Amino acid sequence: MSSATACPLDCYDACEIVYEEGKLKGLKEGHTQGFLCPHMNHYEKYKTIEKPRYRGKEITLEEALLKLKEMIASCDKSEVLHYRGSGNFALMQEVTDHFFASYGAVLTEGTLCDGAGEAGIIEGRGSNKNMPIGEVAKSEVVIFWGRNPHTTSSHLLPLIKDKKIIVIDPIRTKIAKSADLYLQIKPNTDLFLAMLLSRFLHIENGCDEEFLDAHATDYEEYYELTQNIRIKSVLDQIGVSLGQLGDILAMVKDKRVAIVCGVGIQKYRDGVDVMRAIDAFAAMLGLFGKEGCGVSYLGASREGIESPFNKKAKKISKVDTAFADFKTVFIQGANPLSQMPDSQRVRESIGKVENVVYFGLYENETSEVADLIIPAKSFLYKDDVRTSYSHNVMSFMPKVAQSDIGISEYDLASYLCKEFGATLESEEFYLKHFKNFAVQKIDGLWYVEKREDVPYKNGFDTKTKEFVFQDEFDAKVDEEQSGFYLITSKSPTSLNSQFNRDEKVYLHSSLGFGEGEMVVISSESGSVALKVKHNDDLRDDCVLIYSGTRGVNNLTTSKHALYTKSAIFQENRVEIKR
Ligand SMILES: Nc1nc2c(c(=O)[nH]1)N[C@H]1C(S)=C(S)[C@@H](COP(=O)(O)OP(=O)(O)OC[C@H]3O[C@@H](n4cnc5c(=O)[nH]c(N)nc54)[C@H](O)[C@@H]3O)O[C@H]1N2
Ligand SMILES: Nc1nc2c(c(=O)[nH]1)N[C@H]1C(S)=C(S)[C@@H](COP(=O)(O)OP(=O)(O)OC[C@H]3O[C@@H](n4cnc5c(=O)[nH]c(N)nc54)[C@H](O)[C@@H]3O)O[C@H]1N2
Ligand code: SF4
Ligand SMILES: [Mo]
Repeated sequence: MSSATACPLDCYDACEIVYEEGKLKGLKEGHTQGFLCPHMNHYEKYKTIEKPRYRGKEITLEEALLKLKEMIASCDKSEVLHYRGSGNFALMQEVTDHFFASYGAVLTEGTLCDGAGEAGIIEGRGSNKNMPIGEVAKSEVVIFWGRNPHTTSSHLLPLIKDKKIIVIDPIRTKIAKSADLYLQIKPNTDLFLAMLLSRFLHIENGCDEEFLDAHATDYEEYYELTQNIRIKSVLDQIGVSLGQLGDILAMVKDKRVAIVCGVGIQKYRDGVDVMRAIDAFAAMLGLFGKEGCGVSYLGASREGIESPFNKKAKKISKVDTAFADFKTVFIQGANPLSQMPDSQRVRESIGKVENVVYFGLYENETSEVADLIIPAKSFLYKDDVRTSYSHNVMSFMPKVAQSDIGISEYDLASYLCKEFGATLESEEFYLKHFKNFAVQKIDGLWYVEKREDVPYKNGFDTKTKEFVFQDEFDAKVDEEQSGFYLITSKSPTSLNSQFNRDEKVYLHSSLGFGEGEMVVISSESGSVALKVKHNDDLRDDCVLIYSGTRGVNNLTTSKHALYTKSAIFQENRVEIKR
């Protein structure tokens, strides 16, 4: 007997899974192409929490739910915070938002992930409609700009085999090594590169004027803005030559081009402007509304689906969350003590909370400090539905096996709604509600009906229907900060803090630190001691510590990106000491 489900993880690919006698396999048909990644290939080997605990003592699930009810009832509604992360990306995770919002508790807003880039896209286009990976398959040239597909989106790789590849990344990643053109750019200088590309494209008469006259008429003003950049000094500083600029333009002019961006470009204070400038270059090339062209970033995974849940609540930022203002904090599908920026601040603030509840699958820094631990059911043992931020498929995730461990999000929300007198529909009602937004296509898969494979065919979603270019920017390459750039990209062996977490700091061998030597990396926020591993794929002004490494966020700031509530994990510079 085999049953179909889908991977629940926060990942571009959103693979479809065939579950056969305890084994997980990738569906042959469609975007999954018959393979999964290491996380799912070894999913069963990661030990989950089996029993609920209260202050270190094992209790039954009934006792745990009663305790949770008491904790919620023990304080004012406004002193209850629901903090939800993205450990499971399926849609029923939000059912708990429904309870907490209906009850009158506080929820969070903003993001630790892609928010700055998304805000930049919305500024220019009026919405964030993504180029799905199926369209990238039709491109002639693919630019990987701050995206590491071998680690974070491996199902894109078979689709780009015959294409010209350009990579822009401070780390010589695997895709950079086989690229036709690779720019080892200095971190956080992509804004200048993107604006210079637009400028030289205009000088070389390479702009798509027909497109611009129809959909982005302010392009001459934008060209003028790009003229504020001092070419030679900026190129020297960002580590790119005039020849490389010319090479990129020669490769992309009059071609079907996909610009595949990741979160790497926008983990900075000016992340909104960076993404907007890359989008502007795409507009200058006329890449919108055409097959095989566009910008593929993290789209809105909920696009085209109306939420059936009540989410009307007071919301506070999930980046610099003042946990200490609350008496009961319910943490679901998240490991804030590792994954939020400025871990020391988070630890101190959560330390002042009377009742910390952790509702998750794995032991981690957050379960270590929680008063009440409630094990969740893994995706195999509950019903759900998911969508992706990189393609338009809706995957159904019915329960494929039975387990007595833990509780599902629906059952937990159902218990709380009943106890506190909030209304909730049946689980089937919500699952059906989601499915109603999808239609089946000839490949047998279901797709979110309202999502387009080629968005912006009839113009943009801004008020004027035109692309809105930025009209000002900070013309200086930031030279005020000293120290090494901190890169905290995604690890091949973990999904943020789930699974096999890395424990090292990666440095260029020319810096003189020995392999295996313990060093202390520090920033204005804090420090972490880690063993050195040499990596000459890095620039010598960069320090690489993967997301999910214990202590990496001791180094990061809880400030927001400009104009939006998004975290900026690579803003702080760091020092290295023996
Ligand atoms: N294996 C694995 N897969 C994952 C995850 C995981 O933890 N592990 N996490 C998932 C999640 S939550 C997300 S959001 C996605 C993110 O997936 P990606 O978007 O691929 O994210 P990152 O690895 O953070 O960054 C991508 C690249 O940006 C580069 N970069 C860093 N700074 C800069 C810069 O200033 N300029 C430029 N041009 N490049 C820069 C990094 O060197 C890196 O190679 O991956 C998802 N998939
Ligand atoms: N330095 C640095 N920090 C980063 C990043 C970075 O690149 N660098 N990346 C940021 C990004 S992009 C993201 S998205 C965040 C991610 O940060 P988080 O959202 O905190 O994600 P995870 O670390 O994956 O932890 C999720 C937890 O969810 C729980 N979980 C898994 N499945 C389920 C389930 O079905 N139900 C319940 N209730 N719980 C479940 C697991 O126990 C796991 O510990 O991290 C951010 N932090
Ligand atoms: S590639 Fe992504 S979606 Fe596919 S199995 Fe791995 S984590 Fe899940
Ligand atoms: Mo993310």
